[in-house]
Amino acid sequence: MIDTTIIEAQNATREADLRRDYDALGEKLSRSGVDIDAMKERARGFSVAVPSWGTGTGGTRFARFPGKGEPATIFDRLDDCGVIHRLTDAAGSVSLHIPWDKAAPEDLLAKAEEQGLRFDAMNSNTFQDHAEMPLSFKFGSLSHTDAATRAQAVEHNLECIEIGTKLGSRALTVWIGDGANFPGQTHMGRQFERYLSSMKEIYKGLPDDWRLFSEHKMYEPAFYSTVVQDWGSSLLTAQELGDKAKCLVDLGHHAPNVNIEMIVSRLIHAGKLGGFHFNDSKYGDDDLDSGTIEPYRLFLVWNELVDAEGTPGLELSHMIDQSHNVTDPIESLMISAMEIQRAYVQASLVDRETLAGYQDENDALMASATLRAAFRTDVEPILQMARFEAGAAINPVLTYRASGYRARVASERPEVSGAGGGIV
Ligand SMILES: [Mn+2]
Repeated sequence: MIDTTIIEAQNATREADLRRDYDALGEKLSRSGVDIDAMKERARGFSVAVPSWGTGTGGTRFARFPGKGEPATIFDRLDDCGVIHRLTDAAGSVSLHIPWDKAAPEDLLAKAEEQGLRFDAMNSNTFQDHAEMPLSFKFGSLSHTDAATRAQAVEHNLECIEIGTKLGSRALTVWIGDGANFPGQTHMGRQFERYLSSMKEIYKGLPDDWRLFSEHKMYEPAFYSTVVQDWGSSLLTAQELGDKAKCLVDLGHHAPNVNIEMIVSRLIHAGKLGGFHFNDSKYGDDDLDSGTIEPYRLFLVWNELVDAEGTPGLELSHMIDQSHNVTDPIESLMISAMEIQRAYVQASLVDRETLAGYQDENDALMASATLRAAFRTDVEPILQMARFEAGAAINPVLTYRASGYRARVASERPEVSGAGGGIV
């Protein structure tokens, strides 16, 4: 998809500068006892899952403005994911969305293998109606008042598990749009009970080596209350279901100014953190590119995760969940994967022994400064060298533009209509 000679030619124009920058940073870090090569290896070991749906142009509920060369099928989407991974070496897996990505499992596996990709968590969809399902989810799915509608939603989730087992996936993420737009519309207690009993049915169908993620979201599409509104409801769910049930934190699904890193810490404490949907936001669930609005918050989340490394039972699925409305989705996803990787490496630079000492001494100023010292470190040469040594691009976006990939697929893929809104 991206010719190796293009990557090599592009890297050749940047290699000398990279080596100088890397050596200079290595010398600087060594003064603090940090081995830059060890940091580079951490960067190389990093991978985040790309959402298949993120490769198409998203939209708001007002409109969608598709670009040229939009992926038309899941196989196009996997091609685009392959490009993202080829150039960044930081996005080796894909999170599928059923039924949008339905296809013969053997064909999906063949395409993934061709692109060097694996399948991460499966995502079910009961927040819209589907042609093959007779009952409507307009008034809810897993928590619907009608038992047959709940059963249809459970059945769909079980099908997602079944498809996933054929693809090597080991997790199902459940997010529902269920809730209420008006006070009094639903009985919040009974609605939650119905949700829990549906989730128990799904949990029963979970293979032993799978995990079930419950994803909370404060509002939208239900604007007064949602069934799994916050991390408390998500934790209650995971605790009631059992060991294989974990909480998934989508960074955009909180009230403004909520301390997400503290939620992360609490879920780690409870043994219930399962994974992330990374994105960034200014006001609500904006689904903007990771690290573009509040990079310090992203760093602070990673600070908790690096701090918790080695915690027994802590196994995390890292996924991106964004909507790209005004950019080329491939470029946004590459930038996002690299920004998440950057926060991870920066958090790896935190001098934890020194930090713990300041915390014990109640030296608030120096404790805070210790964190910020890591955040302020420009780790770009580490990320670039990790990519370069992996045969990926020192500068993925400029290499992608030089490759002409988008223009090429635009000539092969059908033009897509922008009619209709739809948050994707
Ligand atoms: Mn999400």
